[in-house]
Amino acid sequence: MNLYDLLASRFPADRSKPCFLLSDGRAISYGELEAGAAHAAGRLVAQGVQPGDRVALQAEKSAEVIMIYLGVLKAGAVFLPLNSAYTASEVDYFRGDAEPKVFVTDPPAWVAEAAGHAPLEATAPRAAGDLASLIYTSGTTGRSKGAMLSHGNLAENALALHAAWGFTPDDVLLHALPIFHVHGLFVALHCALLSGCPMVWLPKFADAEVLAGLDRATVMMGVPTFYTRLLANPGFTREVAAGVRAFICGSAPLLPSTFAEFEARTGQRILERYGMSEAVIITSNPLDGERIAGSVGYPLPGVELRIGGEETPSIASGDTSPDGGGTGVIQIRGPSVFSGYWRMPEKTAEEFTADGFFITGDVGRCDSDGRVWISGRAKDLIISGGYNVYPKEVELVLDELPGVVESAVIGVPHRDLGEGVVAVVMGQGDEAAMIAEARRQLAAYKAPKRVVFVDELPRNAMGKVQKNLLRQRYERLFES
Ligand code: MCA
Ligand code: AMP
Repeated sequence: MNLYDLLASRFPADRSKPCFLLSDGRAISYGELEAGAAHAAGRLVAQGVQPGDRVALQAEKSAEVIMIYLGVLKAGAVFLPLNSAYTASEVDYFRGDAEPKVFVTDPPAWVAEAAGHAPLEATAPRAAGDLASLIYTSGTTGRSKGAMLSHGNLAENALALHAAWGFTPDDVLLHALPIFHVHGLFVALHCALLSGCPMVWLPKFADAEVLAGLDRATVMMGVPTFYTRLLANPGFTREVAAGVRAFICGSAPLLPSTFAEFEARTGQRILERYGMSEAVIITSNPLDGERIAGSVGYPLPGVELRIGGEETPSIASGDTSPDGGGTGVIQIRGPSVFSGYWRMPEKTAEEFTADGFFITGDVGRCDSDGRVWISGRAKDLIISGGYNVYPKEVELVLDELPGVVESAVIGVPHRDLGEGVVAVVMGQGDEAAMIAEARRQLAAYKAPKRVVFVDELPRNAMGKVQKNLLRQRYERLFES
């Protein structure tokens, strides 16, 4: 039940077929990927890595990262990817918490060195519940939590998506996502590997390369910012999009206006789905069938989803919600739902109900057709360009700066990023210096794009800052 064996069993019989189509015209074949993974596993074993040990990696995107990821799985170890934007102090926390046995920072050099090691022939046996990956997601307290995803969690979700989105060996996936989060690493990659199809492998989202890549692609996956950036480019036309059978979107809400503009431009409807690090993908609009703007579609096969709590009946794939239900926090149970947070049993217990549903913190409703609609978040979370920013983490940094009495960090509408991070600071200071200091301590995407100074923060009767009022007050801040 090692996920590696499942993926490798679907590689094309002809291993000379391309897996990665690189921007410089070169290709890396499935045979090279398989050999790279076997050598990486061999090197890890030679370094004393045992099943269950963590292997961390922080690096720019490359095919070698995937060789190492698959090598880690093959060796039975646990893959811990870290955003390349994290600063040294952020990384220190992950190291201390996860205690990785190996830390890779230069995948191409590491893989070249691994080639000198004997390849690991036999994949380490793993049970479905054994840990495959640790994915850190920030917490409302400012402390990151490692979501524990098992071989079974990842395998079940990959198989469900591969079927739901109709992947075949004839597909070509445009892959411009980062590979240190669930979207690029599991959702996109596993669909391609299970089909044995090639990927147009781009180091990051850049308009020109994506437009060129769409010429060869049949499927694209991205965050909403990818689609708004494409639409902002006059070179993105109906003809350019014509060869693509599915434009899939998620990680943040897709605005109905973007959905409509995309349809008007290309004649195609974006396929929106909903996921999170703790459960990979939860719901999806249908491949065949109506995709509706603003809805994230139906629960995937095997997923039970309910609103609020035990008193509401859950819905599953193919069910229709008996009474439409009200609006509340979405709870889920199913084969891809993680087993808990690494070394945080109390936090884990808080976020699961007694009957085993995970409380997502997303607020939504199910309509009478069984479709899910997300309307907000019960958790204090900003999603900027598909990256999560936990206000508490930023506030802790700002509150230490001279002149700051108290800060309140909020997300307000931003044309490019969906939400832009804004710090409302009670006190005085220099905006540019404060942003620079936040960027020194935190990954750049978490730093406020704007800081506004106020004499007082609005508070409720309990003294708690009313962020909803601040969001209203500054909702047009990025419009000028
Ligand atoms: C980069 N910057 C950002 C962001 N990205 N600031 C805010 N939000 C961001 N997302 C910083 C850069 O450090 C840079 O600073 C400045 O903003 C402008 O960068 P720009 O060149 O515009 O950015 P970019 O490099 O083009 O990146 C924007 C991006 C990228 C393409 C939208 O952020 C991206 O690929 N996002 C995808 C995130 C993702 O994969 N999320 C999935 C999470 P400077 O240059 O001054 O240093 S998984 C998940 O959510 C669940 C499971 C799910 O459902 O999928
Ligand atoms: P992460 O912790 O990075 O995995 O982010 C997961 C969160 O992203 C979810 O809990 C949602 O709040 C949000 N999210 C993902 N996909 C969607 C979507 N299609 N619509 C709205 N929110 C989404």
